[in-house]
Amino acid sequence: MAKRHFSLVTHGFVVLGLWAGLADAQSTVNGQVSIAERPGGRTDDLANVVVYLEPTGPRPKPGSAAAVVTLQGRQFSPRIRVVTAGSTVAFTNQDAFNHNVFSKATHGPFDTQSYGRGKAREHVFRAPGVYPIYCNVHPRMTGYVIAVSTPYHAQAGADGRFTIADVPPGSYRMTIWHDRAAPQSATITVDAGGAAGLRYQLDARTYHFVQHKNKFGRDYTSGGDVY
Ligand SMILES: [Cu+2]
Repeated sequence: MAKRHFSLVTHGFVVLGLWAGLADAQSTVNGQVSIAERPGGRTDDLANVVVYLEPTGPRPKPGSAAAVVTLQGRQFSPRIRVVTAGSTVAFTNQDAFNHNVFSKATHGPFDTQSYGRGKAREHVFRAPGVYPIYCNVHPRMTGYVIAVSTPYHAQAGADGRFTIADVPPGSYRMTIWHDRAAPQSATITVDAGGAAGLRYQLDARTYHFVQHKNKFGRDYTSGGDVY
C-alpha cells in the first residue's frame, strides 16, 4: 500500500514538470533594449521602456485590468505604466499635500481636479495611445500611461531586459517605446519555441527636455500652486 502511494506521487511530479516546460518553451518572447546617448551621457531609465506585440492577423480582445499609480514625493510612481485599453488606473495621493492628474492627449484628455492625502482618483483609459500625464500643482511631475490594444506587453527592467509571457505562435508587429526616444517597430515571428534574445537600440541623442504647460496651456507660476 505504501509503495503504491509513493509511485503515484512520483508520476504526478513528472507530468507537472513536463507540462510546465512545454508551456514555457512555446510562449515567451524576451530580449534587451539599450539607448544610444549623446557623448558622455549615461542611461539610467531603461525601466521606462515599454514593449508590446500586436498580432498581424486576427487580434484577441485584451481584457481590461485595474492598475495603480502612486503620487508620492512629487513623482508618479511608477512613472510609466502600460495597460490594456479600457483599463482603470487609480492615482493614489500619498503625499501630505494636494496633487492633480491631467492629460491633454487628444485621444482622451482628462482632469481629476486636485485632491489630498490618502485620496485616489480613477480614470478609465478607453482609447489606445500614449497619455502624457502631469500635475497642475507641480511642474516637474511627469509620467505616462500607455494604453495598448493587445494583451502582449511588458516593461523592461533596470537593465533593459524584457519578457512577454504566453504569446501564441504567429506574426507580430513589435513596438519599442521610451519617453526620450522615437518608438521603433519591427515585425517578428514567434514560433513554437518562442522568440529569445531580441536586441533593439533606441536613439535618445537628439532628446531635449521641454517643460510642459499647465492644464490651462500656460506656464506654471513660480508658486506652482494654481489650479
Ligand atoms: Cu503634484
